[in-house]
Amino acid sequence: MAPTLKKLLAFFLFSIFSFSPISSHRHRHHHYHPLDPLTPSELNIIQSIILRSYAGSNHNLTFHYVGLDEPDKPDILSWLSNHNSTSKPLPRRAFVITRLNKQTHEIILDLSTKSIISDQVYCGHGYPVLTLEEQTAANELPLTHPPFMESIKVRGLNISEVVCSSYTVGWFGERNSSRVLKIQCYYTDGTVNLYVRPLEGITVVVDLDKMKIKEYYDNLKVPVPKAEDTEYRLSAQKPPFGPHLNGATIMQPDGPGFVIEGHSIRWANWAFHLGFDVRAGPIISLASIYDLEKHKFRRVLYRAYISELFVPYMDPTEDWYFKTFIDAGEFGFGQSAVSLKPMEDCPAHAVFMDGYYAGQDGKPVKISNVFCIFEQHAGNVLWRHTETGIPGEVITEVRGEVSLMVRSVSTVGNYDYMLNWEFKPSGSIKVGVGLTGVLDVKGVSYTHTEQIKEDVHGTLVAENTIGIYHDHFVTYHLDLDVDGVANSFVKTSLETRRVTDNVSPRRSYWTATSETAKTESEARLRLGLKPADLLVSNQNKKTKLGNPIGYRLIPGSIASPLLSDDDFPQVRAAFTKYNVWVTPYNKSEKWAGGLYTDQGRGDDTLAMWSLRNREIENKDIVLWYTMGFHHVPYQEDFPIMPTLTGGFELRPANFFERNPVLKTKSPQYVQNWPNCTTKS
Ligand SMILES: *[C@@H]1O[C@H](CO)[C@@H](O)[C@H](O)[C@H]1NC(C)=O
Ligand SMILES: *[C@@H]1O[C@H](CO)[C@@H](O)[C@H](O)[C@H]1NC(C)=O
Ligand SMILES: *[C@@H]1O[C@H](CO)[C@@H](O)[C@H](O)[C@H]1NC(C)=O
Ligand SMILES: *[C@@H]1O[C@H](CO)[C@@H](O)[C@H](O)[C@H]1NC(C)=O
Ligand SMILES: *[C@@H]1O[C@H](CO)[C@@H](O)[C@H](O)[C@H]1NC(C)=O
Ligand SMILES: *[C@@H]1O[C@H](CO)[C@@H](O)[C@H](O)[C@H]1NC(C)=O
Ligand SMILES: [Cu+2]
Repeated sequence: MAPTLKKLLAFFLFSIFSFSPISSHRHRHHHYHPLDPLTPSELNIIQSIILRSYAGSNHNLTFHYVGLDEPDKPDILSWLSNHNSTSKPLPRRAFVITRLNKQTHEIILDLSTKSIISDQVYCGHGYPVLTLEEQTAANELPLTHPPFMESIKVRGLNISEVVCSSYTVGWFGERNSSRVLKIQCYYTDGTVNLYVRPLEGITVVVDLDKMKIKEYYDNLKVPVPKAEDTEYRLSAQKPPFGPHLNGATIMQPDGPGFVIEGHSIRWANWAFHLGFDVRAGPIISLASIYDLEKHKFRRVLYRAYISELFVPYMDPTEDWYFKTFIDAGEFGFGQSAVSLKPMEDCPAHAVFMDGYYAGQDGKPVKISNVFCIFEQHAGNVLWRHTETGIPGEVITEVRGEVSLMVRSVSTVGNYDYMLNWEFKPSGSIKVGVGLTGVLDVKGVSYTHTEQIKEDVHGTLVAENTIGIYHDHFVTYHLDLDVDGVANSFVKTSLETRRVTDNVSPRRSYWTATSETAKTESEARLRLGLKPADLLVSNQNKKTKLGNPIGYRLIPGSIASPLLSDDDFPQVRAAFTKYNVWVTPYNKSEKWAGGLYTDQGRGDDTLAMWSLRNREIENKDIVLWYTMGFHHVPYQEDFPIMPTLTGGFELRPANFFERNPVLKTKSPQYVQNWPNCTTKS
């Protein structure tokens, strides 16, 4: 089914970089790293220890989160600086959340002694991440529910072509709430693009603890949008195809320029650890960059990952108001990760890694090819200059850029999020998110915009189909450790100054003034209002010229919530109110929307922690950055949406003494390699 490659453009990469710090680290033994995600055998051990501790009780125990309880940060840092082939590994612990008898248990477990350290019942608001198994079970309930079967019959539809999908219900001020899901259903007949054929008006409420239908609504009779022109599978398309895209490949006769040992990755001047968590998805840890002048690796990031997402839909009506998803905490962004498709999600020379998580029964589930790692030759230029100012000569110096990409995709129901972590030899880390997949649409009677006289909360993207307005907020936990743990957050504001003393023909200019945030409240920022550079700086270390060492956050895709502060979804997602927050490092403050996000009440969010207004100057600090998209759908987003990208960059700012890639050679390419033949 792949498009024919008319021409195979081949070019060879001979060498990556003349300097390679890789060899200096060869002595590191095994592949053990204290931040490695739990292995399948560890997941099995955890399952059996927990089941054994509840032996005799005949209850249905379900596993909702099983993840590494990583050693404390000081222990990791001292392990890194001291460990050798004879040192003992750090204690290996797991943090587990289970449900048993309608109660949520938090269990900490030691893997070396194979024992439970603590097991506590959680009594606060909210519920843990949903399992895939319980969602599947809930989705099947309507299909044998007589009132639902009747609704299908009344609509003249075939129940064998109905599939259902689960939606978290949020929280809207209810005093007490059982653990429920709302189920809405779709019609496939003639298409696999189920999300664009909603059975609008039917909502089924399922009690998850009883796994029974609790409430049933059939409010509305509108046509099911038609199946024609909704397919995205190539096999279902009719000619003409196009536009034609030419093929290309990168050959690496010496293999990739990176080394992966376990979960540790080294490439060019970078070294970092790549972990997988069932809730967060990819976790980048201990990213350090080699300084050619100082002859050592210098730390940039301790740990970075997507802490939470918030996707509220803007239709306040009965069947839609609750759609205010907080994806990582409700559905698990790692649990939602999918296997990448070689040659399409990632280029031919990519290397893949698998991920494992515990299923509802606690047994390991494998997601093969959950990450791909590849050198990206995007045709970009690292730096260049053409000098024509010297009489008689033209000097042109160009350095082609290669970067290292770590990619994964999480598909939460209808939406696909492509996550990119790109490491550049210049010291930048570019973080990107690509939104694609299928819009969540509402079935309506309208077939033309002229018929619409009310606020339909979206765009008519096809006949009988409204793409509902919504947002995507993606909140990153960025624990930068810029050349050490003690860092400060500095805002450099650019401000207009008037010339007042008549010494200059100019009337104005701008200048930069820096302020160091002393407490959390001084670091909460809404971006895009006033120009400012944002830095995490190590004020204890200076360049030879005296500038404090730092890294800049270059924001992109800035959006702030438009919901009112007192609206329930916004209370739960108060962590999106500012684009930037800074908190002192606290191992238990990981999830910006709270540990128990499903039906949570916003009492454990980043916004609440930050109210303590702790001191953050010259401390181990965490930067939280929220990128956002207000999504007004357009017809091109139908039947499947071309990728919309956004991102941000972390870039050295007086971290190096000078351009760190001054002495980097361009990658070498050879055209017309004699062994390569043209395919058609
Ligand atoms: C356990 O789950 C099964 C299937 O859902 C159910 O039939 C059984 O009643 C449950 N047992 C308990 C003790 O809840
Ligand atoms: C290895 O490290 C331990 C401390 O972790 C130290 O006591 C020991 O001497 C070291 N061994 C070697 C061979 O360096
Ligand atoms: C209903 O759909 C199923 C599955 O596609 C099909 O086998 C069956 O023939 C359909 N029934 C009717 C009455 O169309
Ligand atoms: C609250 O929960 C209790 C016990 O589950 C139930 O009896 C009561 O009706 C609930 N109250 C409301 C307002 O739903
Ligand atoms: C860490 O954060 C948690 C949750 O906000 C809080 O309960 C705890 O007191 C904090 N610990 C410290 C040392 O501040
Ligand atoms: C490719 O061509 C080169 C140069 O002609 C030759 O040395 C080499 O053996 C060839 N490699 C293969 C795999 O055919
Ligand atoms: Cu969207």
